[in-house]
Amino acid sequence: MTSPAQPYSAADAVRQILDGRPMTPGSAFRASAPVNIALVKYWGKRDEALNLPVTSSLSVSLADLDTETEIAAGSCPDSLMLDGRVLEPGEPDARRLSAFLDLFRPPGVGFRMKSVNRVPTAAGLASSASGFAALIRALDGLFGWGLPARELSILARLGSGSACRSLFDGFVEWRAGHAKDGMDSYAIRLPAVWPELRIGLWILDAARKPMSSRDAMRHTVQTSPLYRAWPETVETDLRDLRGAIHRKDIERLIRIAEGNALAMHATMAAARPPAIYPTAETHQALARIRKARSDGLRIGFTMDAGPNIKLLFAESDRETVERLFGIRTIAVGFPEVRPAPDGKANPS
Ligand code: 2P0
Repeated sequence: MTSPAQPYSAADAVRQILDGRPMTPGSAFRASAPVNIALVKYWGKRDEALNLPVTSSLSVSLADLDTETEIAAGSCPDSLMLDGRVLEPGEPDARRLSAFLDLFRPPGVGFRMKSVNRVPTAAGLASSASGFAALIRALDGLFGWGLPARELSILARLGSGSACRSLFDGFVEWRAGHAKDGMDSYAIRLPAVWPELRIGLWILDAARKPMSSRDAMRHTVQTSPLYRAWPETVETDLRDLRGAIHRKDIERLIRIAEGNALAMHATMAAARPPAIYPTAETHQALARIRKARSDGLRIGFTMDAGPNIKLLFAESDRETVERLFGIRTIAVGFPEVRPAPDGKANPS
């Protein structure tokens, strides 16, 4: 039993979910998971040990952009390879991955992990979300747990909050939940299919960011006077966005996604000291988007904890957008939709 003096830990959550499941690993297993982009953002935790969010969030999973991870078990120490580079045991990514693997590690077992981000070169999208989602799928296969997606979503969240959304395709909502143990905080796939929706990756700076989103999130919650307004903003945006998705209303989706991203950045800008990711290039790019919109193009954007921009538009405007901004277009990943040879997505 967990006493009030001992908060519920990630290890407790793992025990609860894996209760009675096999804990003898097979030799190796490979799995993948998509990158996701939030349209209503996850920004702030109510529990840092379990990555429990203050609010729900809503994302789209991308087609063609994913992480593929192979995991093998043995008796050597962990060996972790990311995009062809072996991680040094002390470096932050290695510590974070090994700590996650510890949650599932039988005594004396070491893991050999090879993970590849299948994203366009310099996309600035190498993602802990798809990474932890692919890893938990690979572990599920390695141990033969056969867990449902909801449980995998909870376990992926323990590695990185937004990873719980990368277990699903299409539109995905991460329900914040209320329970202290986080068993009601997982993602679900929304039934909507919107094959014409497009995301454009506008990479302005592919360098690693100076402050992790994890640190920026904590700093914002602790010091930003504007954070108080954030939960209410998200509640309204989520309700409106569900309606916009249901009606396939691109202009409304754009308005909500932009407003939500800018509100998140406003909470960061008001932190003490401020956490500011957009650069001069970002602001110039946003001005170009506004200009294109005032000229009649149905285009908008979202931004995460970095200087890069994700454009939002419809397939019917793809050629204009690619010509104007020189960006690469990515489809949203709906498994029921098969891209045609001309790049247009057709329902299958
Ligand atoms: C999101 N971001 O909803 C938001 C918007 C960045 C900006 O989720 O500490 O890597 O591992 O739970 O998931 C990035 O934060 O943070 C993120 P942790 P995570 O996509």
